[in-house]
Amino acid sequence: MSLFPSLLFLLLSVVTASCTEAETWENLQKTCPVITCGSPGISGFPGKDGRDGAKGEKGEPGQGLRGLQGPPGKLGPQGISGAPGNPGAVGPKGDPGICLDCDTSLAASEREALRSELGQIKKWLTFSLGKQVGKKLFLTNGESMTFDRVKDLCTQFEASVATPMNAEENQAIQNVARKVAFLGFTDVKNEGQFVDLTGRSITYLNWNDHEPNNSGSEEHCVTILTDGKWNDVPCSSSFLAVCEFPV
Ligand SMILES: *[C@@H]1O[C@H](CO)[C@@H](O)[C@H](O)[C@H]1NC(C)=O
Ligand SMILES: [Ca+2]
Ligand SMILES: [Ca+2]
Repeated sequence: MSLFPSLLFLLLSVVTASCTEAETWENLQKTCPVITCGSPGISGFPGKDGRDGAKGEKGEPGQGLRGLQGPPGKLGPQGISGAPGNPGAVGPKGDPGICLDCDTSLAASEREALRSELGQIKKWLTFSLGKQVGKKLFLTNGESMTFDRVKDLCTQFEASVATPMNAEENQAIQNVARKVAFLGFTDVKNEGQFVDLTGRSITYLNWNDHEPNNSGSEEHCVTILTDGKWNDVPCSSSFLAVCEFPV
């Protein structure tokens, strides 16, 4: 295809050449009429290429249609990490979470709350019903019964029969009882040898005058009178139940 323009150029060159030679032809016809009648000869071979022309000016940029965008290139190598950014603003406070390991601390606070409440209840009881001396709280249910039943009642409430170990405790029991009450002493095992319910001999004594007299040879239990003095009595008799609770 590209041969076509160069061929055309060649043809034009030939025409131009023949025109320039036209004069020569006429001159020849005048000078040499004999030759003019002959038919024109066959064109000769094209001449040698001319010298290269001067370089032309740069042409305008073409206006061809823009091609379709090609597929994206390959991923480049990873760049160097940038410097750390500024710290962000403080976020809003979150919801309280569930702490599985907080049972012990919760239990501790609950224990403290319970201890506080129990302490308060003890004060009410002590004020209205009983009397606390040292680590003993003396309480009565107001009922009179035999010594065995008093023992059972106190045991049922994880307490023991009121057993004064000193004058102060004796005074406390007297104040709680306000009537004749059993004490936690007997001489059931050895007549005349009074011991507490654990078997220990008693050191603090507060017998009434002429007591203990073991009247009728059947007085093996002990009561506290309204004035605080002691008297031995039959265990089968009924007197007020007073228990002592460990505090
Ligand atoms: C012995 O004590 C009892 C009270 O337990 C009393 O009633 C009785 O009169 C006393 N007996 C004597 C002889 O003092
Ligand atoms: Ca006795
Ligand atoms: Ca007696």
